[in-house]
Amino acid sequence: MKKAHSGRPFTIAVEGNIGSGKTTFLHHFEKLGNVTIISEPIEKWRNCNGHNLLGLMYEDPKKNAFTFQSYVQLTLLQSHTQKTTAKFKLMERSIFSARYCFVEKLQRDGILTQAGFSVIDEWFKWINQHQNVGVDLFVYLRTNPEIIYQRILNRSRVEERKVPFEYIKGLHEIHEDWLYHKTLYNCPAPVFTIDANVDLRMIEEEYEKFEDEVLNKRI
Ligand code: DCP
Repeated sequence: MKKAHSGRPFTIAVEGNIGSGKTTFLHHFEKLGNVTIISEPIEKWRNCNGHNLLGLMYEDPKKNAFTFQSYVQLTLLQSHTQKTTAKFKLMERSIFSARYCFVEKLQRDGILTQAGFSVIDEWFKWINQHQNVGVDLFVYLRTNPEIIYQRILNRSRVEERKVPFEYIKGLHEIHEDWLYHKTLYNCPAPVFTIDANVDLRMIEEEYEKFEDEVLNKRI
């Protein structure tokens, strides 16, 4: 199998709104031997030297969104640059969705100040130019915001208890514009879209399409 540019493995970032099933998708591929799975560093976000930055962000976004998104960017940089000898690296999210979806939304809503936004954006541009954070393929778990809002309420992750539907809808539109309509920012790699509205217990079939069309063809 041909390695991707710069000696890194073929790197796939799994994207999609909150609750779209990224974790379930990654678990499905754990059984494959030649894939390194890098889950989202949510436990780091919940415990940065004892601080639950995710919780603080939802409690008081104006005060804490900058702190949280700065740390998210660092931890995702760590995921991008984590070494592996496997042929494939399957990552949950990327610095691209952090910047183009979440930071974008927080800036549009006036939650990040222009100054705070600029600092995160300057870091993002520097990382992009100087670090090996390339992605070869995005998998977009495409969902309907009404469906995932219900999932988010049902899973009742403690930090997300008060997430308003409007926030989820706004994030949905940004993901759509970036990964589906391709009208927002440059998408640095091709996108493989999966219908992730189907019940998570029935989604195996959707995943197998990805396995057949992407992984098996490249092995
Ligand atoms: N989050 C954020 N900013 C980011 C990345 C994530 O505010 N740059 C938040 C949104 C969620 C939590 O972190 O509250 C985890 O979000 P994800 O969508 O990345 O992960 P999930 O676990 O919700 O994904 P899934 O349910 O698809 O497995």
